[in-house]
Amino acid sequence: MRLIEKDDPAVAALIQKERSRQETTLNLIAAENTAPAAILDALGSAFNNKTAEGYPGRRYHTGCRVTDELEQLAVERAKALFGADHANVQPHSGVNANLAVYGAVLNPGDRIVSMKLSHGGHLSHGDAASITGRIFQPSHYGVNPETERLDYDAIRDLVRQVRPRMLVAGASSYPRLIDYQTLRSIADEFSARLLVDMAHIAGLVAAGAIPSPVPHAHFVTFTTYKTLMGPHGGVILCSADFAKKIDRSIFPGTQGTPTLSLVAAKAVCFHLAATPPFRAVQERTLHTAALLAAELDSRGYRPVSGGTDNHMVLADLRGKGLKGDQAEAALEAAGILCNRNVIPFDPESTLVTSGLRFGTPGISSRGMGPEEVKQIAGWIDRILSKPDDPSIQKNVAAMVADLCRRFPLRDRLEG
Ligand code: DSN
Repeated sequence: MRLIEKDDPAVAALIQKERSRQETTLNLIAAENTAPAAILDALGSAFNNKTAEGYPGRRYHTGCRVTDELEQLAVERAKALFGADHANVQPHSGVNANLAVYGAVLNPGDRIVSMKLSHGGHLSHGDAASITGRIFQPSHYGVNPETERLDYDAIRDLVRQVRPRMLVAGASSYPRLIDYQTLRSIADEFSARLLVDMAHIAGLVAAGAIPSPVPHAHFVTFTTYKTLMGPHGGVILCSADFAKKIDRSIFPGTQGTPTLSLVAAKAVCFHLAATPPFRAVQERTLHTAALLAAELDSRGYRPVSGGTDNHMVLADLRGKGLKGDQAEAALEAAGILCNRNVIPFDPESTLVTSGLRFGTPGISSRGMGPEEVKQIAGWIDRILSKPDDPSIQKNVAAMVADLCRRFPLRDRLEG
């Protein structure tokens, strides 16, 4: 018996219930994945008990020799994986990572230019609801209404007009590749710094499945739990000339002690992400997402921008007369998990929405491929054709349960 079952049966039971929920449902949430068991082992390790403000060799606590070895290992692995000069592996989250980058080079009141949340950007890129929108003066670019893709001429015009100190790129619901080289040239032309938040796509980038922002951006931030299949935490990469400023902006600037068990899990994550099975999972994620976009399209669920270049599909439901909240609930009733999402120029609110965001990392890491994606797209269509019919949901739920039994969650990476 695990000790938690003895010492706290209530939480032990909830952990078991959650594991079983994950095992028996189809996870198409673009921001999620299943971390290998080695990551969970590191998260629950003795490193939880260590406090270590500062950096390797420069700590404000004693007893840090092993901790220093660990953090150095995590840093070296992150640098090697992404080809970066410098890595800070201490951010507790992606938002913390972004805050620290802003803190390193901006002052309160400085202008930033970033992608608007309603077109796919992120709260922490200066949205009004985030503290980042209160500290800085944000201006936002969006996608072109015709192509639903970034319009680099429009971004250049906005940067020329606003003259921000920082240009921010990266998105939570943008299914296309981003031209980092052009963004860097725009930033250079107007003496701005370029921050790329690659949280969603970090696993695809690590695998070399899509282009990397690292050679182009002054700063790259990401979370480790999405496509990267690691723990919930953040990382900052930057060129050598910003290393000191970034480190000081994390500690003492915006954080206290790092969570060392999280740093251990990040180190495992970077190690696993450099292996052939990880690359195979990322390649499969790309292929399954492209196929899901095509399958949904052929059934009348228009993929925003016409398709996808990454792990996600943003489906426009208006052609079917559906709203995102209604569609999300109907699919969840059958064990198919995705999330309602605004589409660019959405007439609906963020609570209702006209879109659904799907991602294929979760099904690809449990080994599902083209045959399963075609089946799943068919089930989505059956449910959404009659979203108020519980008998269809029940019927599909049984097939979902069977598919999940055939593709159990994997404790280890497999190609
Ligand atoms: N950024 C949020 C998302 O994309 O769903 C959470 O990671």
